[in-house]
Amino acid sequence: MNLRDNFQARIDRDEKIEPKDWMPDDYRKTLIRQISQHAHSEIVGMLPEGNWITRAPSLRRKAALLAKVQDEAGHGLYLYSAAETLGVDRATMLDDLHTGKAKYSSIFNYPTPTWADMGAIGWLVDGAAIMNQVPLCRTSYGPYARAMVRVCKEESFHQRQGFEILLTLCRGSEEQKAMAQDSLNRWWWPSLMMFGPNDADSKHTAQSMAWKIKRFTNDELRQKFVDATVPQAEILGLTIPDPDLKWNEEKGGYDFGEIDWTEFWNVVKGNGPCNRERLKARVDAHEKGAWVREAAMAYAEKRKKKQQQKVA
Ligand code: BYC
Repeated sequence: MNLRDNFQARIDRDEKIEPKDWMPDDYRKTLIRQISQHAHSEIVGMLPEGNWITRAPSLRRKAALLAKVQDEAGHGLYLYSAAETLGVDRATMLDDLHTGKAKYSSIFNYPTPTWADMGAIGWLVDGAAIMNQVPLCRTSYGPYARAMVRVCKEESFHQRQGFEILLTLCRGSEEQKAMAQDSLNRWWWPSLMMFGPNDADSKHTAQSMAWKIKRFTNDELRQKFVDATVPQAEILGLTIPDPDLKWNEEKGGYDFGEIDWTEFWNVVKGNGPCNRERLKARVDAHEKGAWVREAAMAYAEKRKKKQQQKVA
């Protein structure tokens, strides 16, 4: 059996692939692309919510939001570390983000003008993330799968805190409920876009499924998300902004309207409402943090020299 067939046989037996194992170049490349994009999404994902930390309506809300945003920084770190095991260094990955070469999730290019958006992000965006990421705990590459276990536990807290924000607003005044509805109207379709293009237009899905990097296709996950979320909207007493949304008894799931793919590709290509602002915030933060990296490197060098002197 040649190396490639042997590799596929290991995947078919559900064995985990580890960093030092032989793997096809394109498997490595796909993983670096997906994991680094995922890491970038986590850290860019801190920005729309960071916007509300100083304006959260109570100390309790502020503490929970702060914890959530910190979790996202942590997820970014696990994921950059998982990608590094494939031989790419962090500086290169960050450079790709800052120069616009690497993608991050389209969802974070939308603005967060109201407090209800903190609820909608937790409920819908983290809800979609969980749907996508729980199967990634069984992805074929060991370090990615293990990183996802902890990420998913934290995402589940995020989803609940978002839902609870919306539940409180929906049980509040007419104005608060209207704010929640407006937020759902703005976040529903972008949340469905998070799962990526329809299967027929997804260039990576077939190969990623064969390698068990992905365990479900984009459309399968999107359908699961819609089916899980519609009953939650009913609990909130909110209306999903889709006139074509309808229970389909035969398929045992909801039918829903067509996504605006022109909008999706526009946002992916850098022309969404906040793309420029998000990228600028990341580049500025990186530049302002140069002294921290320099200090850490100088300290590491000093320690290394000291240890070498001790050995000598
Ligand atoms: N936005 O062949 P396809 C989070 C790109 S963060 C932008 O289907 P694939 C969270 C795709 O990259 C959520 N680009 O690709 C954080 C590809 O372009 P390239 C992030 C998108 O990889 C903080 C092209 O379109 N989650 O959870 O098989 C707070 C063709 O697509 C998008 C992950 O990253 C998009 N929405 O499937 C709260 C999860 N969709 O690379 C929450 C891991 C597609 O060829 N990633 N593209 O230039 C995945 O599961 C898969 O990579 C995707 C796409 C399902 C996203």
